[in-house]
Amino acid sequence: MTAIRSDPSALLRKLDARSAQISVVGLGYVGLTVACALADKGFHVTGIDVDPGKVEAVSRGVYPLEASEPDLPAMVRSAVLAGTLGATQDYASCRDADIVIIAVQTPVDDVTKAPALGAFEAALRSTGANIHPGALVVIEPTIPPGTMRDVAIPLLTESSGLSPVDQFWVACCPERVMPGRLLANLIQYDRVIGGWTPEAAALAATLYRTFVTGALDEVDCLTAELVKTVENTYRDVQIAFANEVALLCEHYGADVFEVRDLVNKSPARAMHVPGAGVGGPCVPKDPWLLIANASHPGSTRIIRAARAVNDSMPIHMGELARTALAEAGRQLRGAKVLVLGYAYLENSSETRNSPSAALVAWLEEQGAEVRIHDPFVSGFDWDLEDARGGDCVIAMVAHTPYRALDLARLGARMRTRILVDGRRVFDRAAAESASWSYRCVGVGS
Ligand code: SAJ
Repeated sequence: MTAIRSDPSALLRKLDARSAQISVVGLGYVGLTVACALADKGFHVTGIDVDPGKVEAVSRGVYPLEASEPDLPAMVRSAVLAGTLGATQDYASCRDADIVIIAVQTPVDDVTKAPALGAFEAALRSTGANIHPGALVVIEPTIPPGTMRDVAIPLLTESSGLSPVDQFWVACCPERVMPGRLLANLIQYDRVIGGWTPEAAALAATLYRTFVTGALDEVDCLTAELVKTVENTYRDVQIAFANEVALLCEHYGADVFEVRDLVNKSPARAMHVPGAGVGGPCVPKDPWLLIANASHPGSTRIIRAARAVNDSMPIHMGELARTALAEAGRQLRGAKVLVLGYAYLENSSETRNSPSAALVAWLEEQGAEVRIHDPFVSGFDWDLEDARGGDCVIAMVAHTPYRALDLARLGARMRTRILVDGRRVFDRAAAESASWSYRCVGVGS
């Protein structure tokens, strides 16, 4: 019997009428944001997650995630009340779906840096086992180049028994979001729409055009996989270059921030900002996804070296502290160190891959007594007025409240006034006038 070719016009009509049934697999930072954006446009969206807590919270109209997102909690509440958003653990809900968006995490192993695609593969299998002919499957996570060809298409084909060319459609549309600006970025940013077939790209573009105001660039799946992993690897390498220049400026006795400002006055220069390290859910991870399927390591030397430089910066903060303590006649072992900032980014509560976590682990290995403060991270948001008897303060995150810190008051409560600044939060003159011994990343003494 010849295979029945699905007709995209039926789905296009449903998209146009906003009557398409949509399932979103994975109610995390990305999936829940997409689900809200689509429900807000009138689509009937069913979220699917393996975590019963998330399913229960969303079913009650409660935003289940930590990070502070300006408008998502209200959107979850109103969509659930309006009946345009629901949640379940059961993939059977995909059987009624015209579109299934897969938005599960694609982490890398902490030690080997190898992609850990187990959750992603399970989502593919369960989705394929439930979709009907004529459905569109959209893959949103950041994945190693070649994964659509070697993993997603085979698993979806095998589990559905359908052809991804003319019986259902598959697209790869990686998310460009930033914790704290999830919805705004999702709506405003340009977007790459990768299609396994041109029809799939056109269908996916029609879907995203219902809520994306940015440009939609239709390409093939491999290009889409590469664009997302490359754009974050680009940022990681650029930051690593800035960090290496910072280390050189410390050695030469210059100020990297002054150097950077003047370098960037030169046309076509955009030197990034050196600092205490690179954290977050995207930038430290995506380079490893980009090179995961590289055939020979020789073609990935710069990318690997950049990761090593950026991962060394939190430890460099610790070494600056060790040197300053030694000059004050103290050792790191037994010293009381206050780490300011545990989030990965200023004014954020997000702590994934935080450079501060690496610093704290290293300090404790060296025998220091560490206390962490962060006004945006629950558990670390204690009153800094209670900081007493410390020997060294290491500023790891440029949270706005830190810029207003009264260094004289804090200094009066310290045993030794040593300040190591990993994000140029403080002014050297102000620190020194409050009798602090001040060190800043990238600024030579
Ligand atoms: N960082 C530096 N120097 C810089 C820029 C950043 O040390 O010049 C550090 C930050 O302190 C942080 C880490 O790098 O620890 C990541 O910072 P980020 O500004 O890149 O923030 P992210 O991780 O939220 O980046 C996301 C990325 N977007 C996606 O993955 C879709 C990134 O590519 C975007 O440029 C960024 O959002 C954005 O500005 O939108």
